[in-house]
Amino acid sequence: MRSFHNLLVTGGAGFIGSNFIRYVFGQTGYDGRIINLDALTYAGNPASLDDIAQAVGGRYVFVHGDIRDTALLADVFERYAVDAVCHFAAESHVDRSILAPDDFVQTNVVGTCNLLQAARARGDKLTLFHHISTDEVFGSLGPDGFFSETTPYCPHSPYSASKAASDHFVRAFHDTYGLPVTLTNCSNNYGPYQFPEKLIPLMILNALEGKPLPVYGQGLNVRDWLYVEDHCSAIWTVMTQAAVGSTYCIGGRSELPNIEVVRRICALVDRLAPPLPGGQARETLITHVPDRPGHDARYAIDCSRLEQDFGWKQTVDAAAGFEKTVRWYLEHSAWIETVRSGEYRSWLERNYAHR
Ligand code: NAD
Ligand code: TDX
Repeated sequence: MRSFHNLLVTGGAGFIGSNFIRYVFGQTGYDGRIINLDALTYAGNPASLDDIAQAVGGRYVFVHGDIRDTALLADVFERYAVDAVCHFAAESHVDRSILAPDDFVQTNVVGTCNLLQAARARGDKLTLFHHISTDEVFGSLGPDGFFSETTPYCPHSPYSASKAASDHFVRAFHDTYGLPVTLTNCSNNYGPYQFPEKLIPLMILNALEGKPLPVYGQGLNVRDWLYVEDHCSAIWTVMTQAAVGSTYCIGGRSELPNIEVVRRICALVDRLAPPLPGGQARETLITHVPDRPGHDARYAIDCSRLEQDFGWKQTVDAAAGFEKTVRWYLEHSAWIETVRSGEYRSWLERNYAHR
């Protein structure tokens, strides 16, 4: 088992990063320190980890900083004697990448290169650089087949192109400089603390509030859904056990067309939340809107390498995970208000009148 003592997590105030920090402190027996470096864009909320910060004291450090800032990165790596990195920080929303691709190049590509350089400067004091990537780098599947570790890259959106570029840089730093890297490509995550611009939390909140539920096109695009905590356990497994230079695909074996996801969310909100006026079924709020340009038809992951090499298994299937997630959003109105109070609302108003 690989071990480390000063783990730098980038983007730890975002959705998956905050769940990962919670998971590592709560469920792995890790006894070192985590340094969470996050620029706090619209998607970052450090309060998501307030309880963890209290529980672990000095073993959790938050640094408000940007991976585009090379001087800051050099300082953080030395000051905190960083010996491992788990790199989540990114611009993560496909729709935003279509409207403003530059931010995606700057953070996802240039920022990742900066981080690789800072990690490399630690020499043999660095045990591991783990890079978090996505299944979107592989492009789009037809009705059959799965993405796996050997699928060639074929990104279509500015988001997936920027993630693909960052993956190539990570592998190049391994092949060229011997940086000890591992990578994971994961399918769509859902669960607590996800920013409500992504499909599932957006539909939960709009359904709760009786607003239209914007489904792109016919809603027949298929995604492979994974509960976020299962993603975190897979990342930890790879970070502690996988060979340097290796890549693993992570997925939920839970393929669903978007329209089916939205219908299931509607049924759960009808069951768990107060009824709409007149008892209107939430499904009647579904509104088909113009399709996302370049919308990938289907993603599905074959994660058998991860299962076979390490015995990893997901623990929460879509039925249980969707219900846990709806319940979480119903019980966390203060968190929702905080993340919706700032730039998000005005950005949506400018760009997506239909919401
Ligand atoms: P998110 O948007 O919720 O969080 C991103 C975090 O990164 C935020 O806290 C933000 O403040 C921070 N950040 C952004 N730019 C930064 C910068 N320049 N410097 C420092 N911090 C910065 O994203 P997420 O959904 O948690 O995704 C995390 C990672 O996982 C991303 O790399 C994403 O590509 C990848 N991923 C996400 C999914 C998914 O379904 N959400 C699936 C596979 C892979
Ligand atoms: O309002 C919506 N209506 C709709 O029909 C939104 C926000 C989405 N959709 C569709 C588009 C997709 O087919 O739902 C599907 C999921 O959309 P998103 O939640 O935006 O996720 P996706 O584009 O699949 O990308 C996500 O998974 C892979 C994350 O945002 C990425 O960061 C990750 O890499």
